[in-house]
Amino acid sequence: MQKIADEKLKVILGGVNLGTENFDYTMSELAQLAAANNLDVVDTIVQNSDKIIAGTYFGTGKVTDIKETAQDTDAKLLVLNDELTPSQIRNLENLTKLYVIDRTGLILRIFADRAQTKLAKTQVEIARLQYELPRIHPSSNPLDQQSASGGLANRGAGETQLELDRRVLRKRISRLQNELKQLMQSQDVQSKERQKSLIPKVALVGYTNAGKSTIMNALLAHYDQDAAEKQVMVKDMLFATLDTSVRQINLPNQLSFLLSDTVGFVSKLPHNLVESFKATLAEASNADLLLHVVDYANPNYQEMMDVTDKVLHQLGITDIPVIEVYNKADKTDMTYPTVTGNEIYLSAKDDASIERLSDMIQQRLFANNPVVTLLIPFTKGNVTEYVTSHARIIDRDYTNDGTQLKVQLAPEVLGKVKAYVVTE
Ligand SMILES: Nc1nc2c(ncn2[C@@H]2O[C@H](COP(=O)(O)OP(=O)(O)OP(=O)(O)O)[C@@H](O)[C@H]2O)c(=O)[nH]1
Ligand SMILES: [Mg+2]
Repeated sequence: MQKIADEKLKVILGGVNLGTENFDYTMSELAQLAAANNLDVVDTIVQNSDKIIAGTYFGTGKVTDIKETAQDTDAKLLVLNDELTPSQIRNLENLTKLYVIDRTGLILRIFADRAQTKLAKTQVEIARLQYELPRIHPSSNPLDQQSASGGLANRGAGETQLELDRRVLRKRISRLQNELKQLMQSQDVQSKERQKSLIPKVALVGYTNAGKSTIMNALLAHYDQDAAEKQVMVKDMLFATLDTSVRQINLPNQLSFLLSDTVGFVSKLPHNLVESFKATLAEASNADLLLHVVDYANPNYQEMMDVTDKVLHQLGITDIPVIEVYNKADKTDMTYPTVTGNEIYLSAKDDASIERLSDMIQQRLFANNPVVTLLIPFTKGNVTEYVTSHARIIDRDYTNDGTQLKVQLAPEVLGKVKAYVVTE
């Protein structure tokens, strides 16, 4: 899919305010989504109402307002804050003579634009085709010409042609779903390898632009001088990350954990997108611990947390322990790092914060690991080597009978060296 336009298209934002608490916030976010799509917002039109008009979304008065505003501002596109029905879009296009795109369509376009890997591209493409399936119709909308149905939708033919187009789309969706399955199988192999490795898994989740990737990079850099090539992309924009990246964090005390960085969420995230990103988010559902990162400097951080919780719920991720990471505290009055219970207020750009977060992670992951003393004969150098690279060494002593180690280790590691335990 192409971007909507290389030169900036002038757009009007529109929304119906049903009196919900977070309406203003979703509208300001819509503006950000538009900016992320290289659109130039020239005006915003809001209707306060207790219901959405079934046929046209807005009432007649607002439709006239929009038409006039478009003439005054030279706007070509109307971007709406909700997911509209195909006929609402069609009717509004006819009435306003503007091209109409809804919030879902906008989000899908951003995802399509950002997707880099085959996996991400396939997932986005499936979501987009599913969204477009009921929406293809003969239209002169240039946005449709860039759409999945390609030129097919624009033949101006009637019902039969439409049915044909839909069949083509359905076929394409099922072909892509098969491709996705195959891609996932090879991912699954990697993921299973990680499962077997016994190393605990931690996943970063949260709203887009919260600072998840920045925290991943900071943790990497904190413990690894050569972390440069392992860094992931950080950018001040929505949906910088679409693919999951997994990195091993090696702690100085011989312990380590796997950290994964995942796609960010946004309010009213399209259902199809959540569905097709389930595969990518599998890394989060297999985690032992989640770091829920939020931009604490954003006045809407509470809504952002609620959205994240909701999406995690939709994904069936409900019973994994969570550390709530209130990030970007450097842009607030809050003293940082500050820990209270399962919450930490910090700045991803502050080393003391990263150290404190790492302590918290270790506390959650390893605190319950048993402490034992092992006596390993000098002839068993390989066992000593295994233990020192898989356990936290508390004390080391050399006796006549061999190396005596007081260690804290994971139950699985203990299972392998049980024969050498002297006291438990
Ligand atoms: N001031 C400040 N800026 C931060 C902090 N953490 C991250 N940022 C900035 O916030 C922006 C977004 O950071 P990312 O790490 O890309 O955010 P993300 O959560 O990975 O976003 P997505 O990949 O879109 O989901 C970047 O410009 C970062 O430099 C922080 O603690 N303080
Ligand atoms: Mg990111």
